[in-house]
Amino acid sequence: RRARIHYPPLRDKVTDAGTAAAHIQDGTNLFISGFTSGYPKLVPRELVRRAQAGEEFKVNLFAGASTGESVDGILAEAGVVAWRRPYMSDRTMRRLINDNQIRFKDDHLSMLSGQVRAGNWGPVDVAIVEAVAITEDGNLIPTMSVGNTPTYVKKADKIIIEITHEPEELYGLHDIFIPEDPPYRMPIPIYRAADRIGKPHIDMDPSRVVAILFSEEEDCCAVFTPPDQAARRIAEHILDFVRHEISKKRLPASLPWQSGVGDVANAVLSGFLEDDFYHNLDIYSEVLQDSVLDLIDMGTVRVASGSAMTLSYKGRQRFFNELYRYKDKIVLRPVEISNSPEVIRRLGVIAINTAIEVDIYGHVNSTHVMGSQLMNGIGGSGDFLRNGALTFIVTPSTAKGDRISAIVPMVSHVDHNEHSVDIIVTEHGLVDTRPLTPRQVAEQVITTCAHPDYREMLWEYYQRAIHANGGHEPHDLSEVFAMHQRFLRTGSMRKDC
Ligand code: 0RQ
Repeated sequence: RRARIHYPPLRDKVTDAGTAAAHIQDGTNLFISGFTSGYPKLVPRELVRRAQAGEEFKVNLFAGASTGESVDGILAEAGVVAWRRPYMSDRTMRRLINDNQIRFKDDHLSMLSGQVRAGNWGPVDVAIVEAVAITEDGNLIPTMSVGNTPTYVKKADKIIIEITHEPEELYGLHDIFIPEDPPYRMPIPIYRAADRIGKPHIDMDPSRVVAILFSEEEDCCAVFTPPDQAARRIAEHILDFVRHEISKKRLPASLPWQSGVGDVANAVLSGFLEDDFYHNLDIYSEVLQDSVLDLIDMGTVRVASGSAMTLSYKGRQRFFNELYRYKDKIVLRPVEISNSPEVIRRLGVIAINTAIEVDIYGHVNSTHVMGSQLMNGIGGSGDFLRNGALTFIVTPSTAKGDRISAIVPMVSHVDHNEHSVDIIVTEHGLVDTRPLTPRQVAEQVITTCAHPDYREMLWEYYQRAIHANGGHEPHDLSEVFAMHQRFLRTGSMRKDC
């Protein structure tokens, strides 16, 4: 594996996890690679070992986005995380954040790298980066994600590298470009989803590398289950609607697509496979999953751009075996480029993102259950919803065995507002809010998107709000959260419980 270090002076830095982790002490600002995949594994495990041996320390942990059980999960469980930013999705870490034992602040993913370069997150004491190789010039070839790694490497005082056994032929998959910072920044020159504007490696100052480890570990592979009935219905509504808009010439057929992660995203992408209307598509998204490989193989997708690939075990084998074929069609970029508001606007992305709840006027909560409990974070949903050419917000109409309505009078936490949301979709139907007044939106969302069991309750609320207060977006503040309060009191939003 030493042959993966093509810059000979760095070969002396090969060491063991204990020596590498000694650079991390109480209060270290620790910036790691990783964006659903491509995160370091050995040093986090060593930190857990130290904590279990009785050492008392806490680090401030910054990643690209979620890193899963093998980093966020074990570090949270070991009690060594003081701060965590940004998006995470691990159950243990979520519990500790909601218990106020880990400090967490949510950010738009496109903004982070710039904030770190500006110094707003404090000094970058140590960066730990997973890579497949170090080039002859001492630069880094990342693995399956890019995220914020180029900026973390640029700003770090000390760099620790975990070299994996994933194929070195990943070289050429990545397009690394760090945009200028304010003031007077120049445009990011992406004009088509496939454009490559940067370098195939991450620039690195080799003199800051303090340790190199060889890793046999793999990312926890994603497990994909077939989309359920609600997700399939939501996907059908979206694909029918876009087909209709294209056939009426209100939407160019060539706009690129972004789709979040999860059931509905998979259902939409599977829907493309079964629908010969859609072909030669571009994807300009954040995370690319197995379905993208299928769509490339079918010729439905021409090119897919993202910041990371999250594949199942089978998907990884398939991708690595046929890298030569996929490398021409897939580009991985820093998240400040994959999610750049400027580029998303220019390309005219069709964006689909999932909500926890949506209110009758189209305001969206993507992050907090019952207003208080953090779920995961805003991720890239704000980057795409605020800037896409056509934006969908989707959710099953109910949660927790129909005890919660995802359509509510007023969202209990606001991530996206009515001005960013074009189309609201549940399994029951779709409302295009663009030509409607807020009152028309409310009427259609209640009668089309809400679950039938909750329509009367929502309609009665809306009528009472009109009669009590009237106005452009009528609300009755004395009972606007009655459904949420009933759930907190009885375990259900239904009146009969
Ligand atoms: O709870 O895990 O205990 O079963 O939320 O919900 O239905 O499994 O759906 O996995 O797609 O997650 C919004 C959280 C949806 C996610 C959210 C509970 C539900 C379940 C998960 P359990 P589902 P998903 C950018 C994309 C924000 C970031 C983003 C998310 C759990 O999509 O984090 O958009 N989005 N990134 O029971 C109480 C409700 C609920 C509820 C769902 N109303 N009340 N609990 N749940 N609705 C990617 C790009 O590419 C840009």
